[in-house]
Amino acid sequence: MNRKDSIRPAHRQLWSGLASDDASSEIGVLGVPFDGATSFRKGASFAPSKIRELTPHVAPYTEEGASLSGLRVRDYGDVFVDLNWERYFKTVEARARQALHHRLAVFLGGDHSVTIPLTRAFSSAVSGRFGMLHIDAHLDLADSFEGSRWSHACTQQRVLELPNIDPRHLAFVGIRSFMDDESEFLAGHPEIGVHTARDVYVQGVDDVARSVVKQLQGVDAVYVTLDIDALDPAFAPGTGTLEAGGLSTRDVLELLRAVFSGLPVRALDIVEVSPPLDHSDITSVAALRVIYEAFGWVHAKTQ
Ligand SMILES: [Mn+2]
Repeated sequence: MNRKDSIRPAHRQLWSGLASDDASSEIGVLGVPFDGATSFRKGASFAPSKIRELTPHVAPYTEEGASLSGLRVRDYGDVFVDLNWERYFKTVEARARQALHHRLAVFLGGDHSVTIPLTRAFSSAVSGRFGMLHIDAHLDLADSFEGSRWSHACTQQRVLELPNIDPRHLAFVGIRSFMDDESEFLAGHPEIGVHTARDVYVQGVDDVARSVVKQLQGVDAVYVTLDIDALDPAFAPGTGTLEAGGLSTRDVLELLRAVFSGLPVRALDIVEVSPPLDHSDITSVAALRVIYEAFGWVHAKTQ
């Protein structure tokens, strides 16, 4: 049937019709539906399926009207949850390597602990030194939390144990919550870039973005982790550990636009989206806009 004869728009498919089995696809997607590490309200395990479910309703265009036609998205599905946490993280690490073969890997959490095996995979997949941008209300710099070193509050301590990242190539944006051991750790590491949510409000997001790009300049690859609770609860109510006074969706889009333009971003994870805690899918829709803009930034560089 001629495409124009169909009442159903051509993009009403998974990933707006961009899904492809082609090994040379520009984008690799992997879902990690694990929320066993959340310390408060759960539900992030439902995020990958919810985000995919909404993709037929997103037009394959960027917010500025650039067509994504021709971009290919290879979706590797989800890493099914295993009750053995250690074994699960090993499986996540192995499966993440597939997605990392592509120009950009997009990982759908899950709670923030999934960034631990994902960055382990990233660390071994990239050659040379990597940098990390952590967009979050929280620092996740506890050495252990509630008896676990793999809690979602410990993510960045585990990242800093990887062999090819230096603390001077770690930047935080959106922070507005601190714990004692995190503050002490930061006091000993002034080279780590910390931009609070208030810094973004007072200085403007462009200034903060410039500072991040400058700090991470010179690394061979960059991993961006976006905890959706970096956004203000008004923009992302569906998450387990809400903090008032956060970033707008616009702030995050502008920050990432500058970071994708100025740095070699090879992986993006979006974590802590919790569909059961959401209203009208606001939070998933925010995550999807970030993902589709990232698609656009990659497409502009690769076509
Ligand atoms: Mn957080």
